[in-house]
Amino acid sequence: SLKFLAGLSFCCILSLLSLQSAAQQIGGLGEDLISAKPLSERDFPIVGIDQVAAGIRYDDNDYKGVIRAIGDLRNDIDSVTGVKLAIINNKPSDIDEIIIGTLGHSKLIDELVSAKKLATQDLKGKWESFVISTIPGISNKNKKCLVIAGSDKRGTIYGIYELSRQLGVSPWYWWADVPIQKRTAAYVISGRYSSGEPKVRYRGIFINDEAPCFTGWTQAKYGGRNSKVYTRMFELLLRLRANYLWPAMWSSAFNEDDPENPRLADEYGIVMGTSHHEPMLRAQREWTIHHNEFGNGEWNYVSNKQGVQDFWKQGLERNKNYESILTMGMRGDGDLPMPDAGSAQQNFTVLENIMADQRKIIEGVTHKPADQTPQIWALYSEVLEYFDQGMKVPDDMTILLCDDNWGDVRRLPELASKKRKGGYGMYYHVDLHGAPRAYQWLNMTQIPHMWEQLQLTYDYGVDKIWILNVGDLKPNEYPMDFFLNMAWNPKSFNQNNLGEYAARFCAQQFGAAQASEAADILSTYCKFNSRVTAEMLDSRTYNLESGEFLKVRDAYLALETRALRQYLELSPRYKDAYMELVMHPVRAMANLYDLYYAVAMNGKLTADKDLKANYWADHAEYCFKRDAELSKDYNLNVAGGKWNHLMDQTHIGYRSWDEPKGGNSMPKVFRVKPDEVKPGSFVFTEKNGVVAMEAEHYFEARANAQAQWVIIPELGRTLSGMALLPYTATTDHSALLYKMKLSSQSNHVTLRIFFTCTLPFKKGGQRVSAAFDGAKETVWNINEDLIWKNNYTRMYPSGAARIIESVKVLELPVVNDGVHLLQIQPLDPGVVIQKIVVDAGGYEPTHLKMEESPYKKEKI
Ligand code: REL
Repeated sequence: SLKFLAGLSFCCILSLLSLQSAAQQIGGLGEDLISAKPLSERDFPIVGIDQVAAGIRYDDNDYKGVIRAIGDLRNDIDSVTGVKLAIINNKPSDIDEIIIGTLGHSKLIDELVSAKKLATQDLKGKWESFVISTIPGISNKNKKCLVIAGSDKRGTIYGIYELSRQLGVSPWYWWADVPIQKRTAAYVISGRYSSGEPKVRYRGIFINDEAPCFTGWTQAKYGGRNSKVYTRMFELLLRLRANYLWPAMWSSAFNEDDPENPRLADEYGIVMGTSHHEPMLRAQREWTIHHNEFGNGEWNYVSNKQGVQDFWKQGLERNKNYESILTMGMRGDGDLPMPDAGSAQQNFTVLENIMADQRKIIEGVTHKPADQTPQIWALYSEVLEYFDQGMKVPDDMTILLCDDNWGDVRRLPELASKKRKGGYGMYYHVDLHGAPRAYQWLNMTQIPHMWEQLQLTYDYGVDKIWILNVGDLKPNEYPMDFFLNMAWNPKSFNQNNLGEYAARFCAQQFGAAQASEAADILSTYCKFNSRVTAEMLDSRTYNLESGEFLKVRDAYLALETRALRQYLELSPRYKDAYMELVMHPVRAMANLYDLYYAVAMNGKLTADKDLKANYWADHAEYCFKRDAELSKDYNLNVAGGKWNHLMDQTHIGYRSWDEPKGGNSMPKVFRVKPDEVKPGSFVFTEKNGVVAMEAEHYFEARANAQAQWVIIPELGRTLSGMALLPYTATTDHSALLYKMKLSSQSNHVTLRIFFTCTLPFKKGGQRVSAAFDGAKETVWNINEDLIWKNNYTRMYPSGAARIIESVKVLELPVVNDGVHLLQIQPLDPGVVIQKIVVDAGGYEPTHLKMEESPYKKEKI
């Protein structure tokens, strides 16, 4: 390698250094391997600006999975540049060459090493590492070579996909319909780029809780969970530099549903496992189907030991040639505890015996010591108790720690604990079918929380396996992407670069120009959704009285507007990806907030016998219908219906942890009949030193026979205006009364009334009076000074403000219960009141004259 370095020009060494420092970036990889034009003589043209293309050379004896991925690279380069690179295996060539292969498995790579053209310090004996390096031409010194060399099969594959990704093929191109970037020419900047080893050895996902969505989709699109869908998944995993999969297991048996499934997993390079409660590579479903063929058919190690052992043995025989990690131990049938053997010690003994027998089966089938086959003991649910109580397992077995299904890790190894050969793993969730309430519809996870828990996990030495329950995979693309990036190199993330990660993710999917706005929307929706899951949200989650509910609902609607604005501005080719990753989750959840807010408003106004309850009932029904429309739109229209059924999950109307079996149900709403309407009777409570009241929320309205109080809806800055009409009638004996409970004990209080701007059309202006609890009235004129003489100082400014503000200090009689009655009387016609603030010291000069204080309607 020193020789190679010495042969480089100074500028090449600089670019090599810059590549290495770029390699420290989040996710662990540099982003600047590709240039549209040569920056130096040594840069390698995949397709040059002269449209001359390189050829691809590999050893036909390399891994099938590597050769398959090379096929993907050729197709990717074709999609990017419109040029399909020639394969030039076994023939001399006179063109620039991309040489791809696995150290120790590719003659070509091994020859480069012997000829000292490729250094191996970061490949030899390393796990899943790769190098991308530009070197001078082999047969023709005037030509150039680009080497992609892997330390092992997956190392090479990751290197291949790294080039694809840098050329502009998102790992999500198929799974999220991300358009492939177009380039007319592409150069690999000269230098030697090295990935390093992943920090976590096995990194993967679990497809779980897969009905109705994943199941419905695969059934409709592929006729089942067969290799047509799984090969898509294997490819995605490899493009994300993952290597491990627990397949769908609700009514699915990966190995039996399609015998090509396990064979192709191995060929692609995916290590297969089974979920935490399915031992020895056999799906629970297989037992359901075949149990009668094994002993007495009972899933019981005491009553049917031989039967259960035979079942396991058969599974292992079937999969013995494929790379796998075996789930060890045994739980009850399904995700249930084992029957209690009596004491903790007896439980340990039963489980220890089971594992010892399982290891004998492994040795019998593989003809190798048991510790040569990777195994896990998953401490899910009650199994953690066994571990906490001191049960030990063989040192080579990985202890798979778990979260609580909600992304909080339950137990970590002691910092000072002895190193185990099998080490520790973590099973983590972004989807759950369980207590206290399932969350399976949309992504409900925020990245900062995941990062906080996973950095903890890694720092406590959990680095053998990280596996993520992604539900149906599809609405969880974003947290899955983060999890797998973090698993590759947890140390490349910190609290300050999570926003940058979001922006990079969005740049990869929607292009650089859209990235920062999309990332902000994406991060905000994740934060909103992690406040409460869709399934737990209802009309009581947020506080309606304090204005909290309105605030969060409006914030969500505003986010929907931002997303929609971006969606409309996007070039059409990005729209499907944006809909899947941003627009749909935002619009669907915003709609759900709108629905439950409407239900809450309907409930409150129904109790108040207010006709506006009916508007909210209608609105709730509209939102409920819109919810179904949005799901249908995603299912049938996004990417031409490619994802049909992925939005089939029930998400409205949960009563327990489990989904309501009849599907989404419309929350109950009520309607008020006109003859039930009960005006007035509002009673306010002082909060933060004020009582702020919308004028229409009076306690009592008094009028004379010629006039009546009316609400002028929407008038003014906030809710409405109260006026005594007609203005031609007298105002005698008319008043509005406001009832409130004050905590302030003072003898005086400041009254602020906000009137609609009214000019002294009747010479002399309009007068009003006000008094608390029958005390002496204060009388004043609200607008006599709004005349031409004061046009610039008073008249025009009031007109422009559209309000008149009066501030009066009023006597406050002492009352024992703190409940006061404020009476406001118009003494001339033409007075319109918008808002009243009784200021016991807490008034803040806001443009909208403060949020309305809490109120209830007094039952008469
Ligand atoms: O989230 C989990 O890990 C469990 O709820 C599931 O793995 C569970 O076993 C379920 O699929 C049913 O078997």
